[in-house]
Amino acid sequence: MTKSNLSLSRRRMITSLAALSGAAALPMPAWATGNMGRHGGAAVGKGIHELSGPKIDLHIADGRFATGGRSGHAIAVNGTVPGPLIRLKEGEDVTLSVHNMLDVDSSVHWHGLLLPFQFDGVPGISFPGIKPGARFDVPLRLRQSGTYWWHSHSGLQEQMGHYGPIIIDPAGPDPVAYDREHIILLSEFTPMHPHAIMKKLKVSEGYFSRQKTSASDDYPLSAEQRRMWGRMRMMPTDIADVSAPTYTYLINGHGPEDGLELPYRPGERVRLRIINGSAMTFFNVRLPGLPMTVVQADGQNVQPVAVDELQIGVAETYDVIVTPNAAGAFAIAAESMDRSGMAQATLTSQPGRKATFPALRDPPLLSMVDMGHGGMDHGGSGDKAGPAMDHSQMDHAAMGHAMPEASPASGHDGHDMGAMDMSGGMNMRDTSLLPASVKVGPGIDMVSMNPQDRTGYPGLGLEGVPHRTLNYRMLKSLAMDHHKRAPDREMELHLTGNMERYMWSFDGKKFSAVGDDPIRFGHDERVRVKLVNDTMMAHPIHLHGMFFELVNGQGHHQPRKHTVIVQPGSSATFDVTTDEPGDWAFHCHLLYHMHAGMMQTVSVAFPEGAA
Ligand SMILES: [Cu+2]
Repeated sequence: MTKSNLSLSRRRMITSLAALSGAAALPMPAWATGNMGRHGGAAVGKGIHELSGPKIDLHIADGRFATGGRSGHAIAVNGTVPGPLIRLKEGEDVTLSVHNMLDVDSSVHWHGLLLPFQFDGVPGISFPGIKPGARFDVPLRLRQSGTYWWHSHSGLQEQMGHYGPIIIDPAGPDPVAYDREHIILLSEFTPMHPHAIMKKLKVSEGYFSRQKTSASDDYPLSAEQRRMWGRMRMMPTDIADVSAPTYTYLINGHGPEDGLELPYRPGERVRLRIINGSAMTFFNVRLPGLPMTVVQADGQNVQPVAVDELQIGVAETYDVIVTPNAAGAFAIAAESMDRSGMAQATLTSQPGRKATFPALRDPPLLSMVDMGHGGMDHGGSGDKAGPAMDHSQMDHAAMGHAMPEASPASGHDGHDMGAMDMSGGMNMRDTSLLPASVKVGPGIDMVSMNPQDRTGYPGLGLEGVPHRTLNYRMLKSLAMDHHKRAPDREMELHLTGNMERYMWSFDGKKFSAVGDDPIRFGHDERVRVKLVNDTMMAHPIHLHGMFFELVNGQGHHQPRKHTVIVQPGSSATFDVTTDEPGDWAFHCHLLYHMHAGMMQTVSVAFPEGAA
């Protein structure tokens, strides 16, 4: 884009783009104009076919998706769910043309791509959206390589199948050596309409949970612990808002019953590009019997690290290398974090040869550290969060009330009680702990008393497994950080919520529109952002338009990421150089959390003289 374009005010820019997107549609392929077109359309195919070249056309249309005896309305792109793989090369120019064949507005966000903000595809923030029947062109010069993805940023369309992968091959030699690659795009399908899901979530928290504790279950909880959780009106099994059986978990659009097979030859180094394109599900990914070497995170190369299992948050990507030396069949098992279901595919040396899949493991339980009481029972680092609570002396009253019986001396040997204000008892909602920037109100039902940095935590349920797991502190960028400088300033942002009312926000303020009160950055500032999670859920927080470097103790090799999981009751910190001017979305990538308002606009100033 030219200098003169940049000098347009944002308002004028959006106006001119609106005119552009209203332009008449070009001739379309038959499948895009035929029976795919409107509601109730034809059966959609399953991904993933590849598109490349200087001009890429995406046609968004209604269709019907089916897997394992379930079927329902879907949104397909170029006739499939997921939509096509967009395969590009660093340094090249491409025009991505998006054709909206739906009878409602749509959009495509290019997740992880560096581009001028007005092409980022977020209605209401970076552009007005694409009207029914309209086309929107995105001209790009690719300034990066790696594994990324694209998806709708309109309403809840992403849940219905509007997503697909992006691979950008490096201009020079790839530092990752491999003989074959497969995309592992994880997602969910449900015949239930996403608006119906949203409504049910609003009506009763826990509606979808089939894992509520009861007196007769066999979770390892004492009667005392059950009473405590009960008094707080929380459930230690509250892991996911929506789980199986609402969802069928998919790999490349294939449910477990579809028996997806991905081939290999013995001895090949197979690169798996794992993308979590789901709406609401964290997955624990493993191939039993086959170690994985992680080589890339969020499209950015990292120093190789060998693990046996990794947790991938919504919107994250990991590239791993596996090297099956003998003929056989390996399970690619992506178990949902709440262990209610599994996405499955077989890596096989022989067509028709199926792997045996591991059984679902017992659901994990939340602990005190997930409630923000990090220093109390886990010695500070929070790395070794135990599976259940050990606080027989504690007597939480109903949530938001104090716990007068607790005393520093009783039952907490060796634990750091200094961080707690015991004189006032333990308060689940001590809003005096919050900075003034946080709006206190019904949107906040919990305040983390002592949030710990838990970048060393492998993710819920993986702390006790008998093999190697990944955590953020193990990620070291392959290259030295070339523009590493000390932060000019620091800011703290709180992830807030009211589980029961399904309210989710940043700093207690539900996002409604641009201009509300954006987070403002100067041009080329270096900012340290600390995210504090005042809720009992892990939130995958995604920044558009810029990579940040996760503060994980790796100095000049802090990994660059676009999405960071902030663990329940914990904190995570990143540094960002704000060198991409414009308005960018910044939000929780759990779709229904974003929809409920856990989102903000980040407004980066244009360089002096350009605006
Ligand atoms: Cu969230």
